[in-house]
Amino acid sequence: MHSPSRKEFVSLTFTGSGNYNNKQWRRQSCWRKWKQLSRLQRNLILFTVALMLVCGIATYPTVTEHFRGLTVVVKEDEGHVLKLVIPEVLPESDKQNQPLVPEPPSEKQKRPPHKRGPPGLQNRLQKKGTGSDIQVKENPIQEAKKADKEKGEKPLVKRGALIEADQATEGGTAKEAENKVAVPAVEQGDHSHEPEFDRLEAVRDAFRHAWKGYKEFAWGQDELRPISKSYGEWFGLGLTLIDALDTMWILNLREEFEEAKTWVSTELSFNKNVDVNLFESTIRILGGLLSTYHLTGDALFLDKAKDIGTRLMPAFNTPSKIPYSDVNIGKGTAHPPRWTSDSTVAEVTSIQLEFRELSRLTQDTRYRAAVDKVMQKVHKLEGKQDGLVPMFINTNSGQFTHLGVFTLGARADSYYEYLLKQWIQGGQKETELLEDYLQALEGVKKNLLKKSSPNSLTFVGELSHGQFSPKMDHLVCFLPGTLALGAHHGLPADHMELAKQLMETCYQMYAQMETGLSPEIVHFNMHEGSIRDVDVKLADRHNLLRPETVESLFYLYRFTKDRKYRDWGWEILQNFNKYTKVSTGGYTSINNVRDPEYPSPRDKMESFFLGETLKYFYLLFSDDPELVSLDKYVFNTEAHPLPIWPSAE
Ligand code: DMJ
Repeated sequence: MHSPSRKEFVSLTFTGSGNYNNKQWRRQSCWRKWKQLSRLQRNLILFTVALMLVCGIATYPTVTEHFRGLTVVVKEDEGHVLKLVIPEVLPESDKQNQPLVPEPPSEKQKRPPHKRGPPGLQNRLQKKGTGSDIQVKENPIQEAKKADKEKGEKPLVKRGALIEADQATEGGTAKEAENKVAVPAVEQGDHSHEPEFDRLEAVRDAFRHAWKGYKEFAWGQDELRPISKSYGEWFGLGLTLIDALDTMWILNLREEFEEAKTWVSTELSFNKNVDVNLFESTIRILGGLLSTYHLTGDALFLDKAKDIGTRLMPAFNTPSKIPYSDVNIGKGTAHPPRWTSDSTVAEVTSIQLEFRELSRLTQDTRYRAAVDKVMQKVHKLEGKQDGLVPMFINTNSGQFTHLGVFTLGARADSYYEYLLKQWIQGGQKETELLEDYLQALEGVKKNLLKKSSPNSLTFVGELSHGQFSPKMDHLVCFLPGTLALGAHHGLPADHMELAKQLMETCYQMYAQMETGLSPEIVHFNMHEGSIRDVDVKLADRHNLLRPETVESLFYLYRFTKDRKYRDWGWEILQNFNKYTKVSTGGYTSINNVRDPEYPSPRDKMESFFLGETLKYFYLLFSDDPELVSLDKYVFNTEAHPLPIWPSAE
């Protein structure tokens, strides 16, 4: 126990004495204590103090930088005012979608081992401490939905691999390749509540990045090969540049548009001895030029459209009037592929919007007459099943061939799309087109529509001689958008319901992959007790930067205003940036959407990435329904908007 006198002494000494005396006392007392210490103790204290001083000096600039980083200069009434701001969570490189810094090896070792199943989901479960792989696989969608509901959580934290241009595309082992892949130093968070402005800017950034590569390594050529920093030729007509014209206009990238326009006016010539594919050059070149003419009003594009349209016409000189697949636009000759006299059904029935519009603009009826004849013939043909068409048609006989195989994927897809869109383009008067469309949809429901297991995803499979196959191409993902468009134009409301179900399925084709990017083809599981809905065969694991899912998300958002469609699109855009962006410019198709460590670049940027995919992303995130109004325009199958004809025509 302390004695009362001691207490008083302390009290008197400290409170009763003046400042000076108090300090002096403390100085004396300290000195006394210092003297009482051993030499070793004194040295230790001196060393510690010196060490602290050195550390303080060394960290001073970092600390001041940090605090400088917390402030921005804002202009207020012409005066500069310092304002404290909280820095954003993401690093600058993420925000701008710029190439990220390679991850140091030590960080790499810290990462959890690679797991199969939706990566976002894995992270959620790991956070919750229930990270069992089996649980993830058992019910990924329900788990994902549950996790999405949890407030404040940051789901979908995924890994990524920005591709370096000098990375080998073939020949190297996965190990070698892994060493060359730059892995981002940071994981991305959920941006789902960022303002739309940022998302629109992200699309413009993506376009600029793609354009940079094209401009530097492939200017005026058909396609960029971003890894080898070179180009590929298909028709030798500047395919990417033409496909991208109206995208630049819509994204308001005027500088880029002007330099491309100069190329069109000074360099583009169709007077070339080259074989082109009728369908591809119609939807990409003719469609691109026509829509750019409509958006800009510049007659240059109409002149060019008329030139290419006229040069493609020899394709229709066949015994049946069903066009050949290939035309030599310099010589004016046409022919089928070497191995067959068949054409693809989707190809001959998905050139109508463009040729019909060319006739309307030029008052030359020959273009429209040629393509209308094809539709009239196909309308009457034998060999359909409940409105579904086979994939091939013979240019001599005019009959379907390879009967009994039905798909909404490759070789048949846009037949269905153009039935509806021609009906819309022509002011909803051509009832045969509508009848064929409605009948075909009934055929889809009856023959191709099934549910997957375990999550009951609605999907569109294929039929081969009465045998159902649960195979679905990514190409089929145009269907939700087309169904929604039909419902918007007055077709039955259950089309919209089906559109929503299929939209979810197409999104899951992305979300259930390790990279968050869809493969080219999936197979759905239908037997009870399946662990996951989607299986992917080894040969089907590639992603070509295709647009169909983003396209449908755009339609679904426009008509429902349900924000989840935008959030899904945002996720997909980020994954394109993560796994397909090439540091030196451009984006590349990849071979393996199931391997986030090494997605294996294919070294090709398809023209539709600029023509379609990025355009639909932009329209999805835009709040302006008049930016290509769906009451005034109909998009061709390459995302080139063409006007809906005024009702008098
Ligand atoms: C595009 O050229 C068109 O969308 C076409 O209808 C289908 N294939 C590609 C995109 O995937």
